Amino acid sequence: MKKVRVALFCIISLATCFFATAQTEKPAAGFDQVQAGIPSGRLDTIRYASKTVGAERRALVYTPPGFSSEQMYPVLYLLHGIGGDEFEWLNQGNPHIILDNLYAENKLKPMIVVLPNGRAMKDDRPIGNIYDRARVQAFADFEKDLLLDLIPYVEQHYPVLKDRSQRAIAGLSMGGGQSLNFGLGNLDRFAWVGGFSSAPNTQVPSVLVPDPDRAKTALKLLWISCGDQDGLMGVSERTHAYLTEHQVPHIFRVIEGGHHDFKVWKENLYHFSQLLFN
Ligand code: FER
Repeated sequence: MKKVRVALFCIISLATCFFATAQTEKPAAGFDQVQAGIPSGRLDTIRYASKTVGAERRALVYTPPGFSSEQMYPVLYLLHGIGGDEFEWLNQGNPHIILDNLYAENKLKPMIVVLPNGRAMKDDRPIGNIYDRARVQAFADFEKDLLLDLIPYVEQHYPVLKDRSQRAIAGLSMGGGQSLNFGLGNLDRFAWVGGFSSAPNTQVPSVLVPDPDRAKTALKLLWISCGDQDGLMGVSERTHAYLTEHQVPHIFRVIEGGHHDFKVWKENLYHFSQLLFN
């Protein structure tokens, strides 16, 4: 009897340890720091005519090391938060450095990453009251700008694959909500979807995923992640609960000790990007 109890204890400890490790596995130190002697991707600034907004709008485009216009690439649209703009990821998240380092380790499929401005209005700067109704509405209006203006521009000016299986969308907070809303709402356009610390702009689960069977077959990856110290965790939790209940495959990654900040979002980009386009 004692032996059985000891064996049981060992199995439970090992299992707990395994899951705990899987949950807390961190990127190696320096993953977001410039490494000497490795190739870098290129950052372009693009300006596209937006019929949605009635203005010329700006976005940044990262092309990977070794980029060649003779090749065709999948695309990740990577979105910012409520206080940010097209520069937020770049200024605070070092996405280009994280990706350069992953390429140097052969851990990433060659892809183009587009950093748009997700506040689709004429004055899209994050100034004044960023929670203002019109500004929050502009984050919803970005769906049209993305689908009808930005994606067509990118597809005309870069060598990109246009199949849904070659298009991903992810973002942080408001951008996480946008990614879930636009990605899951347009499964004919996106097969890879990631919400990092998604904000209350995220649709309620029954609206987000009205047809779980369709989502099951269409999605190649659905990634939901949030820090356990983030006040917005409830949004991710309710989404995860619904997806679990309706058996929609997804990854739910809780960042232990994680707050609403770039430490969490950089780690999310590091892990999420490695799963893309496999
Ligand atoms: C809210 C709380 C947080 C909200 C948006 C946010 C629109 C967004 C936070 C972020 O993008 O960092 O109630 O409502």
